[in-house]
Amino acid sequence: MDYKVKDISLAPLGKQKIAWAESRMPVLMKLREKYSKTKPLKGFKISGCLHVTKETAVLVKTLKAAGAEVAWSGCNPLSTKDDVAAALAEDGISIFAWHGMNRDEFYWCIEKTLEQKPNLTLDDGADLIFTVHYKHPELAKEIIGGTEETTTGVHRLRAMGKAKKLLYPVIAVNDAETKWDFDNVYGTGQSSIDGILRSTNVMIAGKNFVVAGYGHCGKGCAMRAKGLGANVIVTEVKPTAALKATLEGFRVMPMDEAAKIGDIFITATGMKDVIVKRHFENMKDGAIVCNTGHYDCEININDLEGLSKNKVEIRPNNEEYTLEDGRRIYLLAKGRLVNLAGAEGHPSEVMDMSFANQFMSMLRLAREGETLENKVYDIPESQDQEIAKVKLETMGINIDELTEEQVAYLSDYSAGT
Ligand code: ARJ
Repeated sequence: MDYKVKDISLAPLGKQKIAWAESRMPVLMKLREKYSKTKPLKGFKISGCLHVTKETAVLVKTLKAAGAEVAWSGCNPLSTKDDVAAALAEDGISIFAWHGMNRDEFYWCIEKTLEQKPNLTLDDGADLIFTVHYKHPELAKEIIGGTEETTTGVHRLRAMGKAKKLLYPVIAVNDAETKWDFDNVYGTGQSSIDGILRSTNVMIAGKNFVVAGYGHCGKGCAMRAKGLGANVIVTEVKPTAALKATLEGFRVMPMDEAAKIGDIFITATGMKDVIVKRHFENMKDGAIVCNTGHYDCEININDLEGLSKNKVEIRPNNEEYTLEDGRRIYLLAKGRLVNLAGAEGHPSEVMDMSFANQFMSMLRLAREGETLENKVYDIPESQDQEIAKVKLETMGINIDELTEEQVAYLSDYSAGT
């Protein structure tokens, strides 16, 4: 077992945080209890590349309890929680992750997790699976399949699948209803606001809060900012999304207009260059800019640097850029995921469902991966319903059941008025 973390002596703190997360992740813990007895992942080597948080640690420990050998790296240079990484290292996980790593170190860590020659890969953002495909295609022979956690990664992998470039099957965990309809909406909504508050402590009420992108993540941010009393403005490129935002009561306008009036900007688009030079040039003094999309390309930081005569970190995860004319713009978390770099990511309760999907998908690949084609698979509807059912049970919520007559009515095409 090999590892590289910032400081192994942080392990006790990390263990406490993981124990707290475990107490909030009942679905995953039930799976751990069940499969630690039968160990269906025994003999499988899993390499994972996903934000090293207390929630991820609960997933990693569950994979290990089910018999897998696990090697792990973080999927973002600023999202690793060093105490959690230390706790996992002490727990026998080959983990290579620390907060604040540079790009070369990031890829070095991924390479280290591939040294074990994995049978399964687990991604968030597809950097690990791309490293296999572009740098070590020979490793794909031993790999039965992989999973992908996030929208951006799934987009890229679907494109690769269509081009027949995938070397093994991938399950799109993001596209499970119990993932995108909860994690992306309520998780992103709460944790992004949390990241903004921890790095600024500004009042949200009364602010012009600009959300770029009204997909699931943007919708969550807009909803929660509204709840705190902000005047929410949405920018979009997709007509149906813009229409949904409008009917939800948000003002919709192009970024060129929003740039002039926004107090707080958050990008949630998965697209590059959403906020660029001409937008910064028009912003108010004191504007706060951040991103919650997977990659740090949504805000063009080079443009901001080019316009600025001075930059200072005035609080953790908050850099004050002073432009030539004296206006100040505040960039949070260096344009990286503000919820994970500036706070703790989504709450455990919602990651419980996302990671139950990850775990079940790993079991499926171990069981039937050899029979799958080299393309992107969705998770089965039955898995969504099962996870939602167990989640409801753990929340003490009961629901109704259809009677036999009602089930028959569902498929009765002769019934009319
Ligand atoms: C681990 C997290 C957390 C958290 O599921 C979310 C997603 O799709 C990601 C995009 O990179 C981030 C991921 N995520 C959010 N919160 N992963 N632990 N606490």
